[in-house]
Amino acid sequence: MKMTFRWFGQKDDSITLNQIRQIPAVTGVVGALYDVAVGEVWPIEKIYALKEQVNKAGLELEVIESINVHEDIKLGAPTRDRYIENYIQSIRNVAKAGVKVVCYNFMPVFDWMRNDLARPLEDGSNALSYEHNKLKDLDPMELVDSMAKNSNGFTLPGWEPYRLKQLKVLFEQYKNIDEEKLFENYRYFLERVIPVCEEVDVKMAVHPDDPPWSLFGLPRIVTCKSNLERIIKMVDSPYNGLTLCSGALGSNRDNNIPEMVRYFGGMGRIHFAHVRNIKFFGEKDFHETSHLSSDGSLDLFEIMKAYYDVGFDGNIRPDHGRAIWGEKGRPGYGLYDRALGIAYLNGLWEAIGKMDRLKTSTDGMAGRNLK
Ligand code: CS2
Ligand code: MN
Repeated sequence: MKMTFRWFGQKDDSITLNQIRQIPAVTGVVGALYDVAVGEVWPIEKIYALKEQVNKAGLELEVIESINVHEDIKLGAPTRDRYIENYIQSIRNVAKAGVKVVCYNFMPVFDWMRNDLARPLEDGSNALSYEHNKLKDLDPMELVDSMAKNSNGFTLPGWEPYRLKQLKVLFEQYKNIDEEKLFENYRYFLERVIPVCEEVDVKMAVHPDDPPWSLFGLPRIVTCKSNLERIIKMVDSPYNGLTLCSGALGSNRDNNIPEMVRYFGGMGRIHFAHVRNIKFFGEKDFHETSHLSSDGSLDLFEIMKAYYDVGFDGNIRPDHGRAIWGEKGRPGYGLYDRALGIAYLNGLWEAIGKMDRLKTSTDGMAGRNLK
């Protein structure tokens, strides 16, 4: 496995590449061009500039998160072909710079949703949290305002102002799009993009919807095992794969994450692993926690064991962390708790690997004794 850390670039991150370089086992940065409007081609010079910066710090840039998909593609609007062409050109351009994986999502209008970006936890830290009943009755505009006000001055990934400008119009347009229509538009997109990915050796890795259910009447389909399977089979190529985000999928209690890792990882269709924990405090209510299994509702040992057992050798990153030790960073994306998360994931990985090798050698010895 290759340990990575998400970085928002020199202009918009409180964390430096040198700090990232000092986190044990981190070899790469997960990056993006944040100043290119959604739907436009990612200019090759800008990608090279980012790559050079990252490489100079002794890190790799193999994963992009995200090249966002224009709403017209999700809506199946007549203008979609132009945006798909641009998307394909962006893929060709990142491929030239050595990028191997592109993470993206197919969520209508909004990306991830939380109603509190700084819920106080018992230990005095703060974490992102989601309360279904509070959120579902909110006017989406209020949600947008509160996300902007509480983000410590940073732009939140997925909540970039451009995509929220046309909120009312978008809601109107999505009135005619149900889940089946969204699947159809998704297939149209994949059928055109995946052959190019095969040609230039870039793997597509869709990020699940977070939370994985419909909100404000908008359809959401990247939500559960059967839908994930349907998506990867729509264009059945190894280049059409997943970002398996334990926290996003795990917020639906019916999703069994270790089992999904074994299933999709066993098929070689997990191209990027997001590993984090959440804690339920209601049927559909949860807050984020440290990565430690006993702090949350997900068993990170079982998840990492599943990755180990399927021989996962792709890119992995800790996902959101709490705000701890007085850090005033981008909510969910501070340095300290994500670095602690990495240390923990490293520990699990080393222990699982060594236990396994020990077992293999003692089994071997027992076998010899028998003979
Ligand atoms: C989120 C998302 O859970 C996550 O990783 O921060 O914003 C994610 O980056 C996108 O949905 C991927 O396209
Ligand atoms: Mn994630």
